Amino acid sequence: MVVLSKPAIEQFSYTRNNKPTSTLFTQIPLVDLSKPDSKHQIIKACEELGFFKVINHGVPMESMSLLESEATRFFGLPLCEKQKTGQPEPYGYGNRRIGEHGDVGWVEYLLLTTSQDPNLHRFQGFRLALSNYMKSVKKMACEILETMADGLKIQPRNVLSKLLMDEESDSIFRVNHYPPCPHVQPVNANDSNSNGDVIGFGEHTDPQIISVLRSNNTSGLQISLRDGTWISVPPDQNSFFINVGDSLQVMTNGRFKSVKHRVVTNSEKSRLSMIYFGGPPLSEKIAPLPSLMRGDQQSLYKEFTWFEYKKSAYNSRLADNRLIHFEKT
Ligand code: GA4
Repeated sequence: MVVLSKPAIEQFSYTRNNKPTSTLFTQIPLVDLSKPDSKHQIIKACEELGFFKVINHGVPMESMSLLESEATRFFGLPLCEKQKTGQPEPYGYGNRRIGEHGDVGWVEYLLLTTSQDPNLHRFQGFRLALSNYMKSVKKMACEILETMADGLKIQPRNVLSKLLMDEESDSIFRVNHYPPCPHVQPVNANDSNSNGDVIGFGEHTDPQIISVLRSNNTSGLQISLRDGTWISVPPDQNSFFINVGDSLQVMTNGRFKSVKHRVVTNSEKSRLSMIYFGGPPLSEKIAPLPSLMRGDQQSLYKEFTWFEYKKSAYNSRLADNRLIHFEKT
């Protein structure tokens, strides 16, 4: 990333403290995938928060650290080299601009599909590390979705995971690099709502089914509780963090909630995160799973395909409530 000059920082947004970051200690739900009761813990976490951390996940540590070092090397290259991987339309290398509708963040990133070979021909090491990592992370995401199906007592247990396993699965991979960002006085000094934390990636929910995030040991990720307070997620480079996406909210007819999250920058250390977004095939109908519907229970949502939802999501701003357009009135 190019070093940003001081005035340029002014275009970035700051966190607001009208809904303060919680000072109460709220524990992030922890799921040990090797334990037989992990299915109950997953359900509880998805219902209460839409977010949890997993340990004993089976992804080899070497594959996590190898990808981290390859990605760090990539982001350390001159801007013109990184840009050769293509503009994010929507896939490729992006810098500060997120999406197509004016969102910006103190971040640079690589956005890739998981189905096509990434445009990283000149970065063989990176490409190989990525492909190994993605294989294990996808396997783990499927295992979590199968354990989730067990916890929901629905059959077949691959009812969710098969959408990620499908050859046509529209899954995405993202590597984000947040360079250290100086804490400056907010542009509007009279803005008492601003506490000076520059936004790395603005608040949003993920449109897909499930997201699997791993970061280095730098803090920054925050999740929103139901009451709107933000809590900081302590980093843990050996674990994964799982987000419920909008599609899973719909498939559980609102029983699970997609979690609103954001990243604030760190003034001293850079943060590197890698996220697998597990999505269904474009033609897949996103609707409550029939086996979850009791008696004459009605869907809270209109009928739509993943293609329709994705199109609408990509036309929205990051912080928009995207599901609202698909709720039955
Ligand atoms: C959020 C989740 C994923 O990072 C992503 C993002 C996508 C992008 O960066 O291009 C979007 C965002 C995400 C949702 C709303 C639209 C599209 C930026 C944006 C403003 C890759 C995705 O699938 O949706």
